[in-house]
Amino acid sequence: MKLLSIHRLSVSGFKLPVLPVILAAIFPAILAVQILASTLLHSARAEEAPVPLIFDTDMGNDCDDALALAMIHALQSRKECELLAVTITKDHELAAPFVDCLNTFYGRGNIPIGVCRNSGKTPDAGKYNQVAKITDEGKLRFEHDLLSGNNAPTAVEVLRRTLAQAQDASVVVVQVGFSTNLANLLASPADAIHPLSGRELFGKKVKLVSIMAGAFAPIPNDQGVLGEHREYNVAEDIPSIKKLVELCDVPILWSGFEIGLNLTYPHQSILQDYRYVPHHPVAEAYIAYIPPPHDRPTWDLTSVLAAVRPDRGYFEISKPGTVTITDDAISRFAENPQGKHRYLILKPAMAERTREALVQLSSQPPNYHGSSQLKPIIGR
Ligand SMILES: [Ca+2]
Ligand SMILES: [Ca+2]
Repeated sequence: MKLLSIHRLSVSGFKLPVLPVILAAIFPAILAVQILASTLLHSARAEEAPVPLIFDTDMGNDCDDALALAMIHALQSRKECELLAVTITKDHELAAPFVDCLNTFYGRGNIPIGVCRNSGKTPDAGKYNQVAKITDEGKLRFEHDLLSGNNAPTAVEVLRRTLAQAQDASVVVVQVGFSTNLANLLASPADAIHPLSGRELFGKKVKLVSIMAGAFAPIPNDQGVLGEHREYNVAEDIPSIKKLVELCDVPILWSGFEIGLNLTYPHQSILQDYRYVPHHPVAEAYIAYIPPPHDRPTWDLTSVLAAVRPDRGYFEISKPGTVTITDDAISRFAENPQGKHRYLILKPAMAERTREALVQLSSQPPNYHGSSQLKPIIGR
């Protein structure tokens, strides 16, 4: 359409009798190039298989885990990833039902869920997992069939089964809580599920761990003084993250505390963008955790985005190196060309675009809400 209007303007504007002839000659060529480019783009997209993804979360300790899981479902609806399993490091029996709530809400209630029982890691109920238990007139507000984490298999079992079925070097693990589950998996022996040890199986099947943990820039303390930061996901289980760093043979991409801190989620989105249903489990979780007006940092969401869309320029990536974790939960990075670790860098110029992607993805409605009734506009 744009080309045609230029054609018309050019012809009437310049009144060159030869121009229509030239344009008539080159237009088919331009169109052919356009069609070819469009065909190549489509085939390139078709070749990009969805990223097989395992989400390991401390669901219930902060509301960014819920937004991050909503994002994963939107990316799956867009055929950009496939959620293979969710494993949980929050040791409370309501975390798994809440995860099942979200998966069911997005039309994927059968995704395997594994838990970490008796780890003692954050055993409190948390502020929003009880959203899973809300009833209206005697019926669950948010349908789900996993009513307690006590009825779920262990995370190690779910991880081993999931990896056993995956193609080699295909899986991305997004870890946005503590490293308890991955450390347990890496230490697991061969068993009836798979003849390889956890470390061997992980090295064979996983291509990347995208992890929200640590800090790779100075962070202001309570007095506003910049310094090293004891990041929560590190501090809650220091031995496990040390084990992960030691035993993980595949690359780890770190989203440090500073990334999500500089990309706060606009609370207006929580109040407005989720109203496509009368009750939305993500919006209700956010509000139960910390009511608006509060723009919560998007820590866990950033690890999902970096894992599924690594080439879209949302973040810059550091040079390779090695992260070490100190006994008092400080993360330190040392550059090293052979290192398997890199961390995300947020350039100020990209922040608004990246934030917008996080908002649009987490607030995208499930596929099944009316979408089957939509017809393409062209060809109606
Ligand atoms: Ca279920
Ligand atoms: Ca988390």
